[in-house]
Amino acid sequence: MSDQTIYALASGAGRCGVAVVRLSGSQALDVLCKLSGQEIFKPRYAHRVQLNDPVDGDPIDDGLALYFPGPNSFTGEDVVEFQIHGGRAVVQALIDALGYFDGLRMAEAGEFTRRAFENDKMDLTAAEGLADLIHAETRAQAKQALRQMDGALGTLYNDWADRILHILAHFEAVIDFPDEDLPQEVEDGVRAKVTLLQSEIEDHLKDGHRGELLRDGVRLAIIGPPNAGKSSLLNHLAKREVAIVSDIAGTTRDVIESHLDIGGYPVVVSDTAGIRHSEDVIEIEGIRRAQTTAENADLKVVLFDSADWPNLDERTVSLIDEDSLVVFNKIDKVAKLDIHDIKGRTPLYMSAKSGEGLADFFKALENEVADRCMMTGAPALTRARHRQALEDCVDSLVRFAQIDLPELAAEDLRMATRSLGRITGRIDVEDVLDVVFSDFCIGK
Ligand SMILES: Nc1nc2c(ncn2[C@@H]2O[C@H](COP(=O)(O)OP(=O)(O)OP(=O)(O)O)[C@@H](O)[C@H]2O)c(=O)[nH]1
Ligand SMILES: [Mg+2]
Repeated sequence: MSDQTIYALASGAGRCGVAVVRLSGSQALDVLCKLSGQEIFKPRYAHRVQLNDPVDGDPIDDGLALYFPGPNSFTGEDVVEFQIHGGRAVVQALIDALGYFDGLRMAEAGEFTRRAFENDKMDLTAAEGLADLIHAETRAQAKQALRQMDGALGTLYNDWADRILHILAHFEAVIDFPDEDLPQEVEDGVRAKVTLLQSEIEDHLKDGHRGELLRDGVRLAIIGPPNAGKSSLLNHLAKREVAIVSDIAGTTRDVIESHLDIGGYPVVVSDTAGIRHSEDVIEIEGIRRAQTTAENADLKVVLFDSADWPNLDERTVSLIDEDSLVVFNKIDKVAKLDIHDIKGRTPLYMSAKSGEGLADFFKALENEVADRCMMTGAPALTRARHRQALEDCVDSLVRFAQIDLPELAAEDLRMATRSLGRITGRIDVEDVLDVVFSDFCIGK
């Protein structure tokens, strides 16, 4: 346990009805008694307190205080939470008052959660889940974060690590007693267990990045020839005038990004420059960026002007793939179109002007987004950090399968558990701690 008691505003900064100031460490209760002049605090009960300045005795506020004795607290240490009025001056007065006490200091970003981790209240995946929950902007993101915070990922990875440790025990037995050969059927059983584990981890990795997509947002690119109505479509999706719309071909040049919530899923939409042959250096750069955006997107809307059918721009057609929704806009301008398919994709029809077909398009888009990041029964891995460690783990298991000598094979199993341990923080954690906790705000 750390000997310094830390404090911070745990609720959002700025004027509000109620603010929460949190205190964690061995001096927490003592400070509460000194500020309130009261002696008895029943654990986990809200107590009405009159807080006074420890230097001049001036009143700070009339509020509530809760005392959570360690280890049954968020950090595992003694914790006190003050609920006070949320005016800036009140909060500042309490923060200043706490600063008067020797041994107390302001918490750093993520320090409360870091202490919770260090006191075994949560593993690293749970801490990351908590950070994600604080940052979640859509319902599905919050659900995934909550599940991770509850330990779904940590349990999965710890179970895998335990299974490897179990297998390792067999090998260490052979190494310790080299005269006694491991019976063939035991060795075969061990190898089969490793193969099974390896395929489970590989299946978990082959999840189409759904957890990461849900955490980071699905990247959607709107591409197509100039004047097709790309910016008009972005404005419909964003429900505001994000991009300039005009009948001048080549209006949009930069990539314009907008963060949206589509059916509860986070989507980062990019409107792009119309793709065509150009001599204008700025437009050429815009088109290059449009193509890069298309290549990096998880999903594309490839938009055409219905009047261009059947003479579609080849450069745009070449960007259509299985992650594309092909859409014909401006159907108000033409007689009914009935195109069977374009590069295997069945087109949708709409008019950004009259609104016809927009609802069907939104529905199709929502389905595509949901398909890519919908939560399944199994917990999904949410970060590149997890993916890297799991890939390292699989590499070690593959090497294990290729080696006959028990001493060397055992080392590969040890490396495999270490890779899993890096994710949850069980082993070799120091170097990843800073990365994980730097994501937090102060007061958490
Ligand atoms: N008739 C009709 N006009 C439309 C429709 N959608 C957009 N427009 C018009 O088409 C013109 C081009 O629209 P934009 O949204 O700027 O097209 P864009 O694809 O972003 O064009 P660039 O930025 O130049 O690549 C504007 O005058 C729009 O008002 C539609 O469904 N029907
Ligand atoms: Mg545009």
